Amino acid sequence: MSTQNEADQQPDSATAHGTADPLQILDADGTVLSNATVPDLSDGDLIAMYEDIKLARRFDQRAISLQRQGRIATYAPMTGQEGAQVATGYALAAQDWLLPTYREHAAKYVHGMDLASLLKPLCGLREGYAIPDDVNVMPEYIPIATQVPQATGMAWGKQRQGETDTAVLCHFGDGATSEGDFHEGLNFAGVFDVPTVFVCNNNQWAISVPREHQTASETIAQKAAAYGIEGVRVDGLDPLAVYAVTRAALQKAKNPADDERRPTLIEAVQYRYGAHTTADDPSTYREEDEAEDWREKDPLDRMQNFLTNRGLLDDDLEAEIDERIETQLTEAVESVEAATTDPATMFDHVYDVLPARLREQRAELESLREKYGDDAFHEVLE
Ligand SMILES: Cc1ncc(C[n+]2csc(CCOP(=O)(O)OP(=O)(O)O)c2C)c(N)n1
Repeated sequence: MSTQNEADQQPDSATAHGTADPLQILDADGTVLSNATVPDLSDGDLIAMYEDIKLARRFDQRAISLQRQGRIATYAPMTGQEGAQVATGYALAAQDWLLPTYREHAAKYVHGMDLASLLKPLCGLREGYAIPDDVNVMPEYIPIATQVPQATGMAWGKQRQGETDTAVLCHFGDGATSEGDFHEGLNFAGVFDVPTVFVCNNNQWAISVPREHQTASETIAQKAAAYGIEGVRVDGLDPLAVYAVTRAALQKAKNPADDERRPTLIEAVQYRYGAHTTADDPSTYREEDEAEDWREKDPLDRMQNFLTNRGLLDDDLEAEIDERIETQLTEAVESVEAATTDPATMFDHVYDVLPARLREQRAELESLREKYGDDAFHEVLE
């Protein structure tokens, strides 16, 4: 099967102003739109992208279940947002940096982190909060929008060090655009013209605050104009469209034309189907059926139909993919649950000199461990 271009319209040309309708390549049922161009990805890459979106959805279900059983901590689900996450990950080159939020599990995976590593911070394992040795991913950012000026700073640093083939991509939500950090980061990205791609996953809600209470702007992408950079709106539930605009933005970041500036603000319009986190209850602030309209444009279903229509996917391959995903997930959960750690390390690396209150707590922990042994911790958890 071919992935030949099907029409002459380039995805970035339709969206230069940030107020246009979100760019789409696939319509809601996964058919390629008549004026759209399928990105230049091999058949193998297209199938792999579908598999990663499916894996992300199953990871989400599994993580929610683990949290309900008390086996991992509070979890931020991504269902509905997997297509955008996977697609931005596919657009990155290995040397590019990813600065993720607490919801970007799939983007981190696609950029090279293994599944068990995604679960490590949720299991309280200290190394889960470290920058991996071999993958350019920063630890997840919990404070909203902190990563935006940091992305600008990192990109500026790379530029000054002569690393012209490296770009920095950061994700954030619509809520982050109300923070000063968002504006400061975009402002200096424009002023210093640094290779940054800012991806706003506009999932319509910041916990219980709807998008229309976040900003009076018609779109989030149009905010880019104030900083002299390009703003692009894309259908965040259309993985091919998100891939195309992110890829173009990364290429421009590294190699702009004479009249172009390097940074881009991408607004990926999407929806968070589920709760903000496992500690949240959206039924208290959202209409029950609000998600239904969005589900009609579901990224997984769209990719499935797209691949089936092209003759690239059938029941046998689907079963193979499902089996592979279940095996991977089971192995990841088993490996992270088999990991051991010294609970006393929670007192390390925070203070140079531990305050008296924490010294007392550390001593209490030591005496409890001596008295009952470490197995007692597991019995309490079980
Ligand atoms: C600086 C800061 N203020 C408040 C919070 C509490 N908080 C956690 S998540 C959240 C909403 C974020 O919404 P959004 O940026 O749209 O991202 P989403 O969770 O929807 O992906 C808030 C206010 C925080 N983590 N950091």
